[in-house]
Amino acid sequence: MSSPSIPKTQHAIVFDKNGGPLEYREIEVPEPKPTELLINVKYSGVCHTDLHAWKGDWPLPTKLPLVGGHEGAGVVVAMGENVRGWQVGDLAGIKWLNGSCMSCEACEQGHESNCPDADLSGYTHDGSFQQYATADAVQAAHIPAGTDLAQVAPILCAGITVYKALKSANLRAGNWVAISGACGGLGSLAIQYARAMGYRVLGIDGGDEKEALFRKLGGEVFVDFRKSKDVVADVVKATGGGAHGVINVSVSEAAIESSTEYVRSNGTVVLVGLPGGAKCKSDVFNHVVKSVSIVGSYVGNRADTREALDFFARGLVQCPIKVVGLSELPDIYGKMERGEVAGRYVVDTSK
Ligand code: 8ID
Ligand code: ZN
Ligand code: ZN
Repeated sequence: MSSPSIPKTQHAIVFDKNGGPLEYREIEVPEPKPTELLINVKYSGVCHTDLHAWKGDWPLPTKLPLVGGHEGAGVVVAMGENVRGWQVGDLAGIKWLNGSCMSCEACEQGHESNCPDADLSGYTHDGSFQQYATADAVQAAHIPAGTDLAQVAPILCAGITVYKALKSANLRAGNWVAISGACGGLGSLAIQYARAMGYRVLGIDGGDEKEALFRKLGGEVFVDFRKSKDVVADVVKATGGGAHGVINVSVSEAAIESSTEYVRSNGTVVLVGLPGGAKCKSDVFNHVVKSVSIVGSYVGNRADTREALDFFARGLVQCPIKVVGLSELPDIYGKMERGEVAGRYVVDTSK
């Protein structure tokens, strides 16, 4: 099933080698496999993971040449013959987890992101920095009709990820959650999901623009890691003994290490940010005597996706976005590298 208006070629940002030029090119529109949707991507969020993928920061190789992007929001324009549950014209989201095998132990138990055969948008599968992208019909996110596609885009990775990470912290209403890297893309949504889930929010990030954003989004206590003489002491004091949970969404090994010190006894440190080559160092004496848990959290499954989108649809979370043309992606990567992005950049694939 397909609509006649699909062009043969389209615009995309492509790189041929990790760290090489990011070229705004005309490429062919891909054909959906029997199990895939073809989505006309209108907007895509720009996640720090896209920057890691371009630079080749991680031990897992990317496909090359690669079209990055995994927060794509658009309209279904065609689909393979085996697709069920979708119609041409539906709104659909492209997530980091493009598809998984659905038959291994991880998939069977709903841990699809941990599937050893996971296919990743903007990493092993050309992603949303193009006007037409393919997505596995089982994993693609269902976006309600009438949704603002620019606003919803960051929910498709950042929103799902921080919502799942907050669940992984096992908190109760009224508990303190510290968000380290609070005013980047993931952090600015984590503040709002945490509030909606009934937690008290302490944010750690750097600079006056980030502090102003933190307050605007309803955070309670801000610690500026560039101004503070002792981040650990400041967090312990403000929370009356340490944060019950920590969501690490900075791209800093040192920040991750300090979170193991300011977490409260019996609290949970959640690792989300993925600085290349980093180790999480935790002092064993402190770890044991305070009976701390350190857990990793990796995007979310289909249920987390539906739930994260539901918070958005009810108006409880709204990512602070700046919309620019897709061709400006290299400038966004520069700003992101320097820690200058407050909230999320979203690219309009038509420009
Ligand atoms: O499923 C996952 N685990 C997942 C999903 C999506 C993204 C993991 N990630 C990873 C990304 O790959 C990246 O490593 O989460 C990390 C954050 O992604 P992002 O939110 O898209 O990045 P950003 O917008 O650049 O925000 C990072 C923030 O961290 C702050 C920066 O100022 C920025 O606001 N930050 C840094 I860098 N160092 C800090 C420090 N020492 C710090 N904040 C506090 N203390
Ligand atoms: Zn992402
Ligand atoms: Zn699997």
